[in-house]
Amino acid sequence: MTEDGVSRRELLKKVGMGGAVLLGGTVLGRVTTDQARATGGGDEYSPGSVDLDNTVVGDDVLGAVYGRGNGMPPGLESDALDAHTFPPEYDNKPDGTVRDVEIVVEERLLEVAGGVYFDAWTYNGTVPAPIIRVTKGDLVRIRFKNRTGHSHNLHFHGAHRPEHDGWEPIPPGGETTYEIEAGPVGLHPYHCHTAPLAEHVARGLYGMMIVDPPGGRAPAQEVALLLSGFSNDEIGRNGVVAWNGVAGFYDAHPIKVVKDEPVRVYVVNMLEYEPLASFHLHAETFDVYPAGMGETPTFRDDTIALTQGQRAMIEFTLPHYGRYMFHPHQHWLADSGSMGWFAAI
Ligand SMILES: [Cu+2]
Repeated sequence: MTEDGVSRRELLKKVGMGGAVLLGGTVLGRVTTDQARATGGGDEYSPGSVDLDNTVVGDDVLGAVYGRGNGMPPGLESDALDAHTFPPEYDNKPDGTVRDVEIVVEERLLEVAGGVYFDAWTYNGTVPAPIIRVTKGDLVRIRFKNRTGHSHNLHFHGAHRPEHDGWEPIPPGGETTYEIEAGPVGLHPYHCHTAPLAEHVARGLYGMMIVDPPGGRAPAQEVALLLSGFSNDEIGRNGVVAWNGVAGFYDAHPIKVVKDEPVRVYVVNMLEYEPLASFHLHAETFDVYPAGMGETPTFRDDTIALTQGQRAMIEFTLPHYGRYMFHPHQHWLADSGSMGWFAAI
């Protein structure tokens, strides 16, 4: 919570929706560069601080438009991915809380890039699946229902009893319950583990679970970014690559964070059919907690490599108003839809 009682998530939501809020005496909102300079003062004009709200940076004719290999489906508002971009808040429940989660496998036709539709297999209708947030020691009880014509299941990373590891196929129409004692503290993907594995993951059956330490982490503006790809005969293998399931979304709608305030990003790589992906932040460096584990960062960098299923929690502060680009440093992946921006406001 901030001093005036506005949680950071609420703050970000308000910023994203264009509302004005007070933080430390500074008026923030859907700011333009001029407003940002006027409210903060001191930052020189720079190309990176142009168009904090809006979409295209560069010029089509000159070929300087980033992330346009696959554009966002037209008309998606800036809050369309909020449920995936901003994790649920830490909720300070008592030790050993039982967390009941329902996961239903459903088939959906999703528009993953402008005009590109994908026959997805989903947990609860979205790709990626909902973010699960729990505290170490909680009992996570997942009621799993397979409402498709194929077998599926649900396997968590992290530590748990092997009989709840989720590799046994649940047939069409079947149901089961998984019970996972949440741990270790960290960031753990979950995904389908039915053969053929690559197809079941590549079709969209994955999500992330955040396991907090009891008492929670230090306050920060929290963001979740899950990288994945979409493949079919029309678009080819990983013809679309996206953060949080929609190509070009964060290129069109920069993720707004407050300048000089700590930012924590949960980064997960679920990109099938590529041996390696990465996360690269421009113009700033970050602390890295591999798999979100450990009480102190393991190293500091501006690029981290992540193989399939690998993830990291990173923390940084953006000290200047403006746009900070992020993307996988495999540039064909960036060009396929995974270019994005943070806008420090
Ligand atoms: Cu499956």
